Amino acid sequence: MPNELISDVNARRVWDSRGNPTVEVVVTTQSGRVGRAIAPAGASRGAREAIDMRDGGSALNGMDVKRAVKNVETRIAPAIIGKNVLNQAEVDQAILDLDPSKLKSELGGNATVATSLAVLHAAVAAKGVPLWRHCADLSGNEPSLPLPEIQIFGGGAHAGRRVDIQDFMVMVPGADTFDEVMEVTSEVYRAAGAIMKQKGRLAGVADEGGWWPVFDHNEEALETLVRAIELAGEKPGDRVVISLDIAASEFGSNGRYRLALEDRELGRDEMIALLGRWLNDYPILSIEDPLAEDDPEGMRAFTQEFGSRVQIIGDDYLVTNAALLEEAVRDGACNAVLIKVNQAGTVTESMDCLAAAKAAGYGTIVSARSGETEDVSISHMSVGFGAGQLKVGSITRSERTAKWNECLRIADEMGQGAFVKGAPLASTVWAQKVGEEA
Ligand code: 2PG
Ligand code: MG
Repeated sequence: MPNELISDVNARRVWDSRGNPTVEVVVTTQSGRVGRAIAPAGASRGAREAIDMRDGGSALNGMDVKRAVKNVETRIAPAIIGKNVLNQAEVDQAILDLDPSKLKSELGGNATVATSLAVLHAAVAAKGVPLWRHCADLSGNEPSLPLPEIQIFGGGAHAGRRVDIQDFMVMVPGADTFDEVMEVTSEVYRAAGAIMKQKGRLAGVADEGGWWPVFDHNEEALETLVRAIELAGEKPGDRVVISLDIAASEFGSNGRYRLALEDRELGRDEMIALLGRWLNDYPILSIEDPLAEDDPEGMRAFTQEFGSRVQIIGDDYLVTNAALLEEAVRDGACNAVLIKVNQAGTVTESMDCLAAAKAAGYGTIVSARSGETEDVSISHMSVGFGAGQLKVGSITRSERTAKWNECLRIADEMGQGAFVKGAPLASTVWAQKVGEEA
């Protein structure tokens, strides 16, 4: 494949699902192949993730990205023009060499991630294969269709902190196909909306399209979710299970956790006890960031107590960083990691974290951000990386359904057999559940 060298790198300002500006990059090769990608944006961000460059000031609430766009065109472009798009690692390294700051604060994580992803797309155009296939080639993993985690109620930073807990989601590990997951989840989502309407508490949707959480206490969301699963004709914990993102760094620090909705503050041990009771009382098979990013002691204790029966995902806690992942493995903290390309800032660094997680036997979940666009790169990554799981938000709003619908197209390309029932949770959790029932 000759002449797959980068000839042009252009950037523009586009808009995300919260109406905020974000960065789009277009990479063109000498033979005229084009790759294009857009940076997503988080709201509940880890302290150690790559920092988006925002312009500050009063316009657009300080969120403008003109400096990041300029950085792509004046600083990144000269460093990567002439490089081969098929060599993702080399291009990403050239970007990293430009920004010695640990968190990409000089170029902006939004500038680096959009460029890195655009290079990935240009390589796909050059190879003439689907993106998921290229991701499998790059990572050396067997492609597979992911098990979705889909939001029913949104909370925390995605819903004006109306409740403290951020994501109340369902997974359908008992489904035979990706299509079946979507159908079952749609029924649960609809049922949850019907319950809220009947209670006079339907108040629109949160940032990721989950129902806006008008509840009097956090656990009421769990109770309602169980009722919704039942109303959808399912037995909770059978084919459908619950997944939570506590996003505890948003309301906890220094081992103290403040549940504003309930006007109480919990110590580390009380927080662990509360979550432990939820794990006993509800069919929860996955829990993300149960303790805060500055609470390794809590995360270790939680993993020790519950890690053999529930998936414990580090998001803010691990920020898609291979070194932090390896430290967590040594520490016995978490047993799974969220993979968000813009937390790392480049495709290569995200793949490094994924590889470290797989080597340690940790679960891997490719994830969207709460601020998203029509970009569907992560659907292909979850497949090509053989990640096993994909988290995108709810089953509504086009920036979310774009990702799920892309997976359905890939399912048709790959054949439904590429979805392996329950497999992503097989490490211990799903196997144990099925074992208990047998
Ligand atoms: C998370 C994500 C997605 P944000 O915490 O997992 O739900 O949220 O993009 O705001 O960090
Ligand atoms: Mg999270």
